Amino acid sequence: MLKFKVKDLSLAKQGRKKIDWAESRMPVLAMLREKYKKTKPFKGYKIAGCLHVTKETAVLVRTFIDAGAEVSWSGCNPLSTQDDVAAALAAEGVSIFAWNGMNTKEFYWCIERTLDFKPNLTLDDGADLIFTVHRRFQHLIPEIIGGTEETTTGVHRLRKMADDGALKYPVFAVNDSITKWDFDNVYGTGQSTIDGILRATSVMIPGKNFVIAGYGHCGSGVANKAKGLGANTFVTEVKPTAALKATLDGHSVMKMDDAAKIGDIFVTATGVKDVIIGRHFRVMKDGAIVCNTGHYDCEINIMDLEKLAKRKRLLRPNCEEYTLKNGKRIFLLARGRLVNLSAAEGHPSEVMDMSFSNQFSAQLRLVEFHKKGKKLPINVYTLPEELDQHIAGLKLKTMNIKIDKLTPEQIRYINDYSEGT
Ligand code: ARJ
Repeated sequence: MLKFKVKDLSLAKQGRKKIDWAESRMPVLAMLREKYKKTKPFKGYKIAGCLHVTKETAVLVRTFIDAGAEVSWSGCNPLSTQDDVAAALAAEGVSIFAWNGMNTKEFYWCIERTLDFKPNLTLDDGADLIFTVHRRFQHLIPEIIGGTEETTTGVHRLRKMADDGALKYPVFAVNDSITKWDFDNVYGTGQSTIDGILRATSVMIPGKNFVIAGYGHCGSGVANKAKGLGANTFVTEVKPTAALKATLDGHSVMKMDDAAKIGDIFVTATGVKDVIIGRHFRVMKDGAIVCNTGHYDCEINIMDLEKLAKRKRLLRPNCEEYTLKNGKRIFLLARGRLVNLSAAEGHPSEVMDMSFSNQFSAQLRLVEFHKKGKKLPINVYTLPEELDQHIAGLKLKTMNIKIDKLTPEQIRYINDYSEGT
């Protein structure tokens, strides 16, 4: 059985330093690690993971291993793997199959290798691993006790699978925890998307017409960070409530057909395909910068851009210049893949600390259930809110922030509906 495949093992030393840095910024996960390295609750359990290979993910992997798990890992996006981190994990003896710049065939080959050890737990970001299991490795399903899913797009896919009766084992939607979506999706995406745009272009943000497609948790995070940096922000939406919220948050809301003409920088954050297509490229200003921060690379129709272009060249890392037949230039970042993870390092460690504490807790919950001999009915579950309050409480503690506590009298007041004016 192949143990690992990474780009270059000699990058391990540099990767280790990166992971050490992330570790020093992830105190909540460190507490979980400290607690469970003694009791090793994952002993005898095998986790196959498919999630961006970053320094933060490496800290999560180390936490699982210290808690007794056997782990095999692949990346969940062809352009997001940090090769030095992958090398460091491989050098530590972790089974890992990931390198930056892989093609689609290699992507699935890596996922398949993580199934060689016949896992009994799956961990996804985007649901490609669990989908592969359901489609082509059904024989593994009887041994799998459950899975977890990191992101909005993956949860959406899994809920559709559950509705269709196609889901064959229970899953925790980690994304739906407050300490995930209300922080990672908002502040994480907000900062790391800007980070990716800056590393790929180094343009000035103030004064730019900044168009954000989608005003969900991720889109609103990006829009509000861009606004804070002095950009003129424009939002496109399909959902009336989200469009209204964007308006009241101070952004100009319009159709993409109108925004396409005035934007200097475009970011898609919708989870939907074909948000920016040929007719939009055709009317864009010379020099427009276009990128995506949604999970899949289908939001910007690159085929349309290719058809309109007479020339393209890589001008800077992650910044491709397309010269259209009409003479205008459009700059596509990170080939339309997640700009924050391809051109930058993903969300900051501090916010991933909470997301991954949820991941760890969700996997642990599946194991604890299994140990009790119980069978969780097949469904997509949300973690309990008490866990959110617990994780948020720990995070505050590590930040040395103290908050008030309800008095018994206040608790009585809250629970008493008879008191009014
Ligand atoms: C690992 C990351 C990082 C990072 O939690 C985020 C999410 O929902 C993803 C959608 O694919 C990306 C994931 N994410 C963001 N930043 N995963 N390490 N540094």
